[in-house]
Amino acid sequence: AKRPKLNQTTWILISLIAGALVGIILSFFVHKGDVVSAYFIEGVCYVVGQGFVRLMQMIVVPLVFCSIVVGAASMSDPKMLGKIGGGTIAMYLLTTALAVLIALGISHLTNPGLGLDLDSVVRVTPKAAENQTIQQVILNIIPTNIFAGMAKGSMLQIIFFALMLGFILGHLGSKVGTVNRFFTQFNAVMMRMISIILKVAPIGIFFLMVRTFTNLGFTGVLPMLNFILTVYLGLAIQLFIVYMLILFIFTRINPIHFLKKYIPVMLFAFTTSSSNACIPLNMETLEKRIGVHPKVASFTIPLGATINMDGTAIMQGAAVVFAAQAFGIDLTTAAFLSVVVTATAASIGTAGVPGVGTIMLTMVFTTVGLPVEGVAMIMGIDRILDMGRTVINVTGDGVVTTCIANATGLLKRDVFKNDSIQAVNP
Ligand code: DAS
Repeated sequence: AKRPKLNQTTWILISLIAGALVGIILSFFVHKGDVVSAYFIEGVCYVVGQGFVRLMQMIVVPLVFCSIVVGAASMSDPKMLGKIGGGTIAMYLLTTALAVLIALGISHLTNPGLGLDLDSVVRVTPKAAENQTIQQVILNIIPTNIFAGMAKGSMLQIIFFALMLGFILGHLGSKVGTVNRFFTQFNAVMMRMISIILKVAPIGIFFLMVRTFTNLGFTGVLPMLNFILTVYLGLAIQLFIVYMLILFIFTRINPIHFLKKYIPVMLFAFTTSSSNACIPLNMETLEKRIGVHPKVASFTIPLGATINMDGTAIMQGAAVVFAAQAFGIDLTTAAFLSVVVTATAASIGTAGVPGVGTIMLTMVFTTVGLPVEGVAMIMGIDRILDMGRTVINVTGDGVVTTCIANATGLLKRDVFKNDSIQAVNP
């Protein structure tokens, strides 16, 4: 009998674990000053790992632009778009605010910042976040030059223009049939390009993990262990309780079954620490394995990767309590409430790329008057936290998208029921 073909999830899992193990082993050699392994890590692993992430990032802008144009063009009544958009943004904001509250609550149980010997903590200089006013964030959605917006990868500007363009194409119908067909066909090409790139995912992920795990810097971990565990506890509650409850309440979908089909996206988020890089795989998994209609996922997933970062909000909530305790500062309830608002607002303004959540933390800390040194302490272990929180960021997008698709009758249940969890690219 033919050896059963390992499906994509298994390959990604194997490459993730193998990469982590090799990385940990090599970190001892590098620590001893072994030159060969240092060259292997900073040479081969860096190029192959980052090269793979860049391949996935390369298709994000054309894929998001095309799939939103095609999606909006096929959405005949504007009310439907309003329903999808309004419902999605409302659920994104609610789940993020809830995430911060969970993080604040747990942190008051685990007290991550108590009894900390501040001198033993690894410090790196924090990068300052550019503070955008609410007006700027809102105005920044409208592109002054869409080609500049695409070049910069400003997701909200691309979404705004693609929605308008798609809408008008749909409205003009057969008068612009050629243009419509162009976008539909180009979109199909983009989806094919994703599945071709995903064939090399295990290789890219292996080398990415080797380098990540050699650079984790375990020395700075011990004093921050309580904080790291607090964040991961918050992430686990958000994933296994909040998201699974929401999913079951709104769609009656079996959460375990959903997670089994969705795991490739979560592993991909863990290894890349970038929501943006996950957009193609997130959209394809939701469409092919969960049964979400493309015209929903093509809009809600890029939007979510930009404005919905529940994992980041959890890290920021826990970081506020950690820093307040570490520096012996008593924060009032009003201060904590302003953290909920600021952390939710911060998650809207940050793009889904590695490390942004901690850079935005300077904005949250200054809002509540916490010393920015607290951010410096967290920078040292940022990657360990980033991997976990990005998994929650993208899973939150996937769960809300599934609920919205179901609420608007755009969830094909037969796709989901198809039990064979086959590889995403057949
Ligand atoms: N890595 C970011 C993301 O892609 C999250 C963060 O840095 O907080 O979602």
